[in-house]
Amino acid sequence: MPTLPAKPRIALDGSLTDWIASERIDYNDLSGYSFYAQPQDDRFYFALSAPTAIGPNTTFWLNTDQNTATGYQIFGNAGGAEYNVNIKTDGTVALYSGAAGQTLVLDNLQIAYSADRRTIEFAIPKAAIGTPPVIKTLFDVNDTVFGPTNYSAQPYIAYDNNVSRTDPSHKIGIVYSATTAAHYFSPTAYSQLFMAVQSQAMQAGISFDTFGKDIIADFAASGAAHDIINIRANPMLNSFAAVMSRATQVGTSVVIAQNSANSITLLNTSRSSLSSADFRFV
Ligand SMILES: [Ca+2]
Ligand SMILES: [Ca+2]
Ligand SMILES: [Ca+2]
Repeated sequence: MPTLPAKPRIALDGSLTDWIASERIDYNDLSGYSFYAQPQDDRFYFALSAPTAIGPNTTFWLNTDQNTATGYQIFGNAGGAEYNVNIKTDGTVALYSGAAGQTLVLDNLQIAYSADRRTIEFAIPKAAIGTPPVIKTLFDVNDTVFGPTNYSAQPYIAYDNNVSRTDPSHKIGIVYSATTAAHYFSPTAYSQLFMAVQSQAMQAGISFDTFGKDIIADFAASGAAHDIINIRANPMLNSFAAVMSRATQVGTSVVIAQNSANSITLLNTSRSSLSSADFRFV
């Protein structure tokens, strides 16, 4: 069962190597474009990659109250944007209310361009836009390409990650099915889907458990290149002692069973070869 890789911190440098797939918020609906959003510290970060240089009059519309009836009506009938981020003729950007670039709210937002200007990253202080939990976003590039093409269609949605929950006792369960993965169009895409669900739960501030039956065929318990099993936020398998209390030798395999529905099977492994160095609990 795949778990989330460590999330790199976002740096505004015009490169998207610090963004991960689950932070992408467009729908692959505009050929050649990808749009990302992620909160970090006291800012919302956005990144856009385009097949053309991103220049002046490029606008990002922010509907921060999720109500399309309030805020600026783009084309007279869409968006309901409380704020917009607009690129000026000198390439700097500022935050505005009203029409694109109309009423200055905050000048000189942080922005970085790639050398060919086809990629930008920028940051908006959360407090400058009222610290919304959700931002519904639309954009145009150079007043020419519109994302989404129909501004009344589903907007691109950015989430803050410290949304308060009304009932913290509830969790969600995310089920990884090896059977479904095998039938999905690509096992890699299924893993990405699975990780995206975890990421979205984390962004929404909802704790989760992941479930599945894993079979690990090439586990190396010892040696310099031994494998490490990462067990994330599991209430039962939360220490090496807990793992060993649930680990049994079944023929040539070790089965670590959480319950009848969830287990990890290590093929061709001896229970006595397992050590605490083989496990990590996060
Ligand atoms: Ca970057
Ligand atoms: Ca514009
Ligand atoms: Ca609105």
